[in-house]
Amino acid sequence: MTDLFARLAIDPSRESMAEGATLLRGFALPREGPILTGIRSVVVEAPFRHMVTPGGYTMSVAMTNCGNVGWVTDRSGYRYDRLDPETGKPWPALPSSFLGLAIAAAQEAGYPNFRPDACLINRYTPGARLSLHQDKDECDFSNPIVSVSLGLPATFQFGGLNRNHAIRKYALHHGDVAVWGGPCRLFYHGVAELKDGEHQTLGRMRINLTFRRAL
Ligand code: MD6
Ligand code: FE
Repeated sequence: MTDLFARLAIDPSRESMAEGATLLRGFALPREGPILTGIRSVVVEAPFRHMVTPGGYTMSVAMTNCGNVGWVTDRSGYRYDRLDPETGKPWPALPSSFLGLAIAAAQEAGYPNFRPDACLINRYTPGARLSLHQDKDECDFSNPIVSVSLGLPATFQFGGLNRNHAIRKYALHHGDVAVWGGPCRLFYHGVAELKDGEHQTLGRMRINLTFRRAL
């Protein structure tokens, strides 16, 4: 029973969200230590900051990046940039633990050729939310996105190709990894307001890593 078909049918840690989107429950847990070390090393070089949307709103989610390019927003728009606008320096490199996790998760979900060049790190404190959006600033939508949830649980909102499509909700817990591509690569999605709580290792926060092939 080792073929993909059999695992799709029986593995309770694997959930299909849509064709092309798979939730791998707890997939990051065996790599938790090196991943947390990687986050700390990135944040020393490129601290979390609250970016401003093109419409002039300050985001409730604090962000930073690592990789060849980082996702940024300011009054002039959304884009990927080689330099951190706060420090003027290149973003820190992807830690090897990040790269290993992203490639393994993509492979597990049926995307064996995924090689990310960017990782956006999102930090939510209670009350923070991410409104419904599409990820469409990348060059090639044939690559999936790998999204890792750490810390406090969050409600992920998953819609469709249209903003007014019905929303399905998924609870994302510490260690869960969503791999998302193919026909749903451009689906609208968001994160509901983070509920207060205390996570055993991360305290009062949720951290999300989203790996992309941006260039
Ligand atoms: C978050 N995630 O979970 C925000 N985008 O904090 C995203 O916006 C996202 O999880 C594309 C694919 C997967 C994601
Ligand atoms: Fe997104």
